[in-house]
Amino acid sequence: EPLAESEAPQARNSALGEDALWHILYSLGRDNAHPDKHKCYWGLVLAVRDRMLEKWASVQRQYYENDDKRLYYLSLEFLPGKFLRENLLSLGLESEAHTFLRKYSFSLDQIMDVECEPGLGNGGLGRLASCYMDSMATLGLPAFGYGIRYSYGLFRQEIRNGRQVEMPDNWLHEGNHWLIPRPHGLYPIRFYGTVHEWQDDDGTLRHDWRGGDIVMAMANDMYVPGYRNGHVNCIRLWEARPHKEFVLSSFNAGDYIGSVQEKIKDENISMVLYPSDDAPEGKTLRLKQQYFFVAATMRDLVRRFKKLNKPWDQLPEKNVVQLNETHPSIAIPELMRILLDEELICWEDSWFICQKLFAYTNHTILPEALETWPVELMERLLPRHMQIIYEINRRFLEDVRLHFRDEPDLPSRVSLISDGPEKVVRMSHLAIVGSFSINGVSALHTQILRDRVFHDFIRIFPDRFNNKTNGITPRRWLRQCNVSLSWLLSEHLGCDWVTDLDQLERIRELADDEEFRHDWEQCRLTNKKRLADHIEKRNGITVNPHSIFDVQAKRFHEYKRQLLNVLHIISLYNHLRKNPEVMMQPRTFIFGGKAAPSYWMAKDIIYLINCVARRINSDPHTRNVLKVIFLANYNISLSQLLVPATDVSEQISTAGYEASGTGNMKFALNGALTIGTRDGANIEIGERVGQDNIYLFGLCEQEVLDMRNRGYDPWELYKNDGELREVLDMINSDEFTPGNPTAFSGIFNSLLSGGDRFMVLADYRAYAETHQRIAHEFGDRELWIRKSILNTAGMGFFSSDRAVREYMDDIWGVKPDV
Ligand code: 26M
Repeated sequence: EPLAESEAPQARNSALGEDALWHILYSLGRDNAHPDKHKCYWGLVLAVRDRMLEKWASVQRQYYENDDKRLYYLSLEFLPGKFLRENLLSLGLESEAHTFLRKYSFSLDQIMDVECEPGLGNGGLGRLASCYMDSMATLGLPAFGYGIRYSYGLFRQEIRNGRQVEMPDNWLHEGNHWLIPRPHGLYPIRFYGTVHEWQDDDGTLRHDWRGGDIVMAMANDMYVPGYRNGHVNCIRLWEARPHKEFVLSSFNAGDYIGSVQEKIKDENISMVLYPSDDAPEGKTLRLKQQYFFVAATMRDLVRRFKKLNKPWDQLPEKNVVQLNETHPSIAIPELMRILLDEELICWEDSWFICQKLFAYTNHTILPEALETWPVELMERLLPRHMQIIYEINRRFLEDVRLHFRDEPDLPSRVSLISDGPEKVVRMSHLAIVGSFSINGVSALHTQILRDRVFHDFIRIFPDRFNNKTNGITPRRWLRQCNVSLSWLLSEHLGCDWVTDLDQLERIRELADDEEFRHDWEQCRLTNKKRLADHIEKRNGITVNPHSIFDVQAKRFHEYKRQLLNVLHIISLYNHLRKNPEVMMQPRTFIFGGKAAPSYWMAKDIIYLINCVARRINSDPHTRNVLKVIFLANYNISLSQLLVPATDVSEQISTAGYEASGTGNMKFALNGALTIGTRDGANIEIGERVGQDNIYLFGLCEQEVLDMRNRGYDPWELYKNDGELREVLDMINSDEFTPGNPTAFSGIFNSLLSGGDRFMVLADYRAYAETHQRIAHEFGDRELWIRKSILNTAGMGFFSSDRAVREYMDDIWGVKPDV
């Protein structure tokens, strides 16, 4: 076997299978004589978990003994995907698991069907957190992930009559042994209440936050093993529990039901993940979630620090906190509150500690996605924090006035609090002022932060801003999801590429080797057939595995422009109908993705795609060359099936809007060619794989700005481009919704009368022409496979190991624990 498992240090001596059988009987209380696939699954989980826990315990001990600096990664979202296969792989237990399962005639694939996927995130941001947790464990870093144990993850998407329907994701209903609850040592978390002022012996004014409601925070731990290095880290997910089993006063007053209802209210806090990945709703419950998990996390941090018996100024020497977006940024005033009010440290020293502890990553520049909270709400829910934010702001603005005397407008632009019809706290400003590092997630994105979004702050804090281009873990996104290609790679490279992805460069020269190209193509075909089977099963549609598999899988958003894709598909369809004799490269267009439940435009776009698909797939004149598939309920598991089977990866956001993208990296790593705009990390992918091996098209970021400034009129394009006009008119008729001509008038209007905010029509022609080139070049098998190989070869840079090393060296100052 090319991927030797013997390298993995093993703690246990007994066979994995024996332990699994033992657990079926003694932990699960089930007869283990003839285990079915459910019992095999659960038994295996427990046996694997034992091995992880042993390593975890010794690693934790080591952290204390070595007095390591610790990294806290705070994120409201994690999207780890299914665990069993990943953990078997990391721990080097795959073949032992196979041996066990073979005895009962199960495959690991079958067993994996039993596992449910934790959907504790919306998309890019949550998945990035999980890729980074994997790399941190693989690099052996003393790192701790912190988040919320939502009872309900992101909704399950069903498609009914072409429309998205949201169903609850009750992912814990069968229990989940990957998650270990820690019911002892809960933390009380306060909301509301009042601030009392008092004077201490030296006459210093002190503050005390009292009263209000208390909710308990209970830890649930998830473990993250490094790849065959004996290292195991943990992601601690907080769950809200009632303060007291019953509210005694109402219980005694005979209000039994009322007291139970109180208890239920407290548990609401960790009930459900907010399903939007932009335009925050400003709901009290969301702010409660943020504070709840941040307060519990800071308690953990402070508790561990106190065990070291070190002076407080050493807190940032022994810890660093990375904030994943502004969602956890209330951690800054929370630490201030602890230092000022509980530890009685003066403002200057407290603020000094804070500013050396926190680092903030920005993931979005959409103005509507920048988080703000009404001052009025903050004052009620977190009165002491609001006072602290005012004081941070007062001192900050005083400094700004002093240093920028000739810019009287600057203070109000950078203020943490904005005046408007309603005063709000700008969370990004809080995060910037309270952090020593602020980073964007791709070169272009960081440049836009510098030039536009945070331009004022660049001058105030020139040294704080930096770039960390995103990365993805090669363990899940190549080794695990693309077994056939992994074996081929290891046959030629050995197996070090799994933890040293730059090794992939060495297959560059094999692009000239005909036999290697043949093997490459066979791997890809195997993966495409597997996806074709899935589509047959799920959608009841037969697709040709030799056709171009063209995939756009990501959240539905106007800026990601699924619309551009479907407009082009309609024009291909028109072209085929008008020229029935024409030879066309067969194509299968595949979509996957969820829309936020309240994002009507995005849901209409899903409906449009499904209506177009129904029409095209049932047309006997075109169905051999053109298929459109919408795969419901896109998630990590589905992504692992799609990524290795994709020929063409659609990364077509309006330039300047996609902070980075990470799906783009997954597809290219697995040998797909990208059709993309000069946006986010696409630009850097082009630099690495070579401009001949990527299809970049359309307006660049500067051109988008210029065109807007000059005055962009989509009606002009409508008038002048007959093919495009025909497509738009079809959308604005009952062509795809017989009897209902206004089904898509919202879409039509947004593209024309609405001004086409995301420049769909402006990029249409370039997009269509690029697709024509792609179809042509796909037909040249040697050329295409060569390009495919060169994509994989050039993607080493986008390993999350590289990204995490950069964070480690430039921001965190933590070292691998060896
Ligand atoms: C905020 C408030 C209330 C409810 C939800 C939110 C919220 C949740 C997620 C806001 C934004 C969220 O995520 C943004 C996101 O996923 N950004 C993506 O981050 C990726 C990792 O850096 C990038 O690759 C993507 O380009 C970027 O869109």
